[in-house]
Order: sequence, then C-alpha cells, then structure tokens
Amino acid sequence: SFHSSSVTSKYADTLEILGDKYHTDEITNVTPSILSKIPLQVHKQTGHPLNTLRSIIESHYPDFSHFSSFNPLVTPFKNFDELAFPKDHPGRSVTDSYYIHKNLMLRTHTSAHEVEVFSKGEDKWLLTADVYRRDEIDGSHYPVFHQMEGARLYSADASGMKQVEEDNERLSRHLKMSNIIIEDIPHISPTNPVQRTHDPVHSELVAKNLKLSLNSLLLRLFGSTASEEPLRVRWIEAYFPFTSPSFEVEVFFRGKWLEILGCGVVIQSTLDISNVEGKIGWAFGLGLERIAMILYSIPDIRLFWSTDERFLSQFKDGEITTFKPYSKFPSCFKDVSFWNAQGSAPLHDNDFCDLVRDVAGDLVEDVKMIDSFVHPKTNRSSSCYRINYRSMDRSLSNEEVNELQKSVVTRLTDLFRVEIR
Ligand code: FA5
Ligand code: MG
Repeated sequence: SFHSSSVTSKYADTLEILGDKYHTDEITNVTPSILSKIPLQVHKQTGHPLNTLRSIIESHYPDFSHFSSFNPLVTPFKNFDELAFPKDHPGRSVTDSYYIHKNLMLRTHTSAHEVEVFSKGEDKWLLTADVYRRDEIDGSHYPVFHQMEGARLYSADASGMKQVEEDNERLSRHLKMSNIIIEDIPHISPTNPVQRTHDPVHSELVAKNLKLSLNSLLLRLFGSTASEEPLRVRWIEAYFPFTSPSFEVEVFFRGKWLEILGCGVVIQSTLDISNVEGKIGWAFGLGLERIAMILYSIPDIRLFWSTDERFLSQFKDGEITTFKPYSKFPSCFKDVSFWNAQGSAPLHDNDFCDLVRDVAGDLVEDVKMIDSFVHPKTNRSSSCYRINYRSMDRSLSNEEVNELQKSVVTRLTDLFRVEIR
C-alpha cells in the first residue's frame, strides 16, 4: 500500500530541491534528512576521500569521458524502464526507493544515466554521482551513497576489440607479485547466459575485457596496500535486468565478504533505445564508499558525512592514507516492540529504518529486527527492533538517547497506528 511509506506525517504541497520546486502526491516519501544530503556533493569536495578516490579511478581511465554533475532527480522510466526492469520489480516500490511524486524519484543507481550518455554517442565514459535507496542501517549501508558507472562499447563484430590473452598474462604476473588474490569464475554459464542476439564468442570477449579492466583497476587501487594478510577478492555470478552475463565483486574485509561492484555485458535493448547501432559493450557500477572504506580503513559508512575536523583533517587531496579512528564512544541500545495495526501487514523494515534515521540522523549506528511473530488466536503480528545509538564524535547522554527513543515511539504510533507492547 502506497501511503504506508510516508514517514513524515504531512508533506508540503511543494518541495524545493536544488532551487527548483516540485509538487508532492500520495506516494511522496523523501524525508528531510535525505533532502538535506542532496546539495552536499561530497564526491566533488577537495580533500574528501570520495573525491580523491573518484579522481584516482578517473586517472586510470584517461581516454574515457568523465561526468560528475548529473541531477539526482530522474523519472522512474529512466531509472528502471530504459534498463529493462520488469513492471513488477521490487526496486520500483515505495518501500525501496525515494519518490518526490509518482513521476519523479531520486536515482537508485548511476545506471539511470546509461541511455542519456550512450545517446550522446559516448563509447567510453565514467559517471560519478550520489544515489539514494531505502535500505537497512548498519556500518556498510547508508541511504545516500556514491556510485561510479563506467561503460565501454565496441564494434558488434568485436573487430578492434583487444584480444586480451597477452594483457591477461601480464596482469596475472603483476598480481602474483602483489598482495591480492583474485578468484575468478567462468565468463558465461547456464545460469549466467549470453544474450539471444549476441554471438557467444563476442559476448565472451566483452566479458573478458570487462574483467581485465576491473582487475587492473583493483590492482591499481589495492596493489600497494601494505599489510601482511593478502587481500582476497572474488568474482561471483549476479543478476541485473540490464546486463547478461552479470557479475559482482566482493572483497574480504573485517571478517566478511563486502560487495563493492556490479557489472556485465550491456543488455542490447538499452543500446537500441539509445539509438546505438552495431555495437556491443560492458558496464559497471562501483560502490565508492565501500571501496574507500577498504582503502582508507574507514570503519563506518556514516563517517563520509562527518564535518568533524578530527575526520576531515586526516585526508590530503589525492592521497590515500590510513584513517586513525579517534576514540570510539560508548553505544547505547534500545528495544521497541509493538503490535502491527489490526489486519495490516507488518511494518516494512525500510519504513522502520527510515523513521529512525529521520529522528536520529547519524546518531544511529545500526538497527536490527530481533523478533517477529503472529499471535495464533488474534492473527495480529508483532515486531521487535533493537536500535543501537552511538555518535561518531562524542558521548551521548542518557537523556539524549531517551529523547530520541521517545520520538521514535511517538512517530511509530502516529504514522503507522501500531500499538507499543
Ligand atoms: C547496481 O546498482 C547496478 N546499477 C550496478 C551495475 C552497473 C550493474 C552497470 C551492471 C552494469 P548494486 O545494487 O549491486 O548494483 O549496487 C552496486 C554497488 O553499490 C554495490 O556493490 C555496493 O558496493 C554499493 N551499494 C549498494 N547499496 C549500498 C548502500 N546502501 N550503501 C552503500 N553502498 C551500497
Ligand atoms: Mg548488488
């Protein structure tokens, strides 16, 4: 149901975003805390680690066009339809994406600009931007983050495409001397197929070029990381509506596999819509925060938004240095359990997280559902969440945390008609 996602009880009839006014409607669900991030553009701030990472990657692709100023407001058509998302894809729902109104949203990925850039006749390009998603809350997920899209088109007969064997051999010699171990998988498989309109030989060559390009970027980024433990990287099969075959890359970081990018052979319908004829190519989308967290040893994704000098002063433009955490402040968790409104589905995790984020901003570290059940007699569902509060910059007082928790509870009951247990 559409209205259930609105976490601000009442929207003004118009919202002003980047100097322009937009009308709202019954599906509007952007929160003030999200809107406040739009003008910040930290990926273009001199000295900010995301800006340094952007320019290092751009310098690795010197003959590509570089874009970084595209407007974050796009139509759902651009974000989804041009990329062959099915009509019922969950990403379109108000529980997953931020809408200004039915026909305007915050882009959920930089792929939203593929058709726009391909239509200009660009064959090799990078595009960096802020993207927005309603998502879980923890140390590696944030509702606003940055992606860099990269794409490369070749002639459809694959003539002029580099035969990559020699380059691959050279790269693997370099990798052997470095501190990185990369696990590969087949370029094509029954579960990761060639597109019907593609010659399998050409598609496989494109996939090989894609992997070569990204593996050499990974060597450039992580090759000089000085640590005794080797960095483990693995390619896995993935699924995207707009690529086939598709892949993701994960890096072993702080005891877990952390996904840093998605990529694949561009679906031909996207190139058709862009009026690109006789070409075949690859595209990737990098998660810049995730990569920067590994490179700079930044322990929590919230830090990218910090204006604290103890954070910002540690970075020099163009340099990758190891972040030294200033002391970790105590955390404080609070549980809230409630009965969902009679006869309605349990509150969506993302609705809960967005509400908490809007109340507590960056004072929330993570949110976990710790229990949920349905009462056998009344059929009413119950949920229990644990909210972990911690500031990156200072100690929180008990009163402050209690106030935050009180506001969470008030908003929950006001907006979602739940009954606190
Ligand atoms: C995409 O967004 C695709 N557009 C990537 C792509 C481009 C595929 C071109 C094929 C061709 P995905 O949802 O996996 O894919 O996100 C890409 C990366 O963004 C992830 O690997 C991760 O590094 C980062 N990411 C995703 N969600 C978050 C989040 N909430 N916070 C921080 N980083 C995130
Ligand atoms: Mg993914």
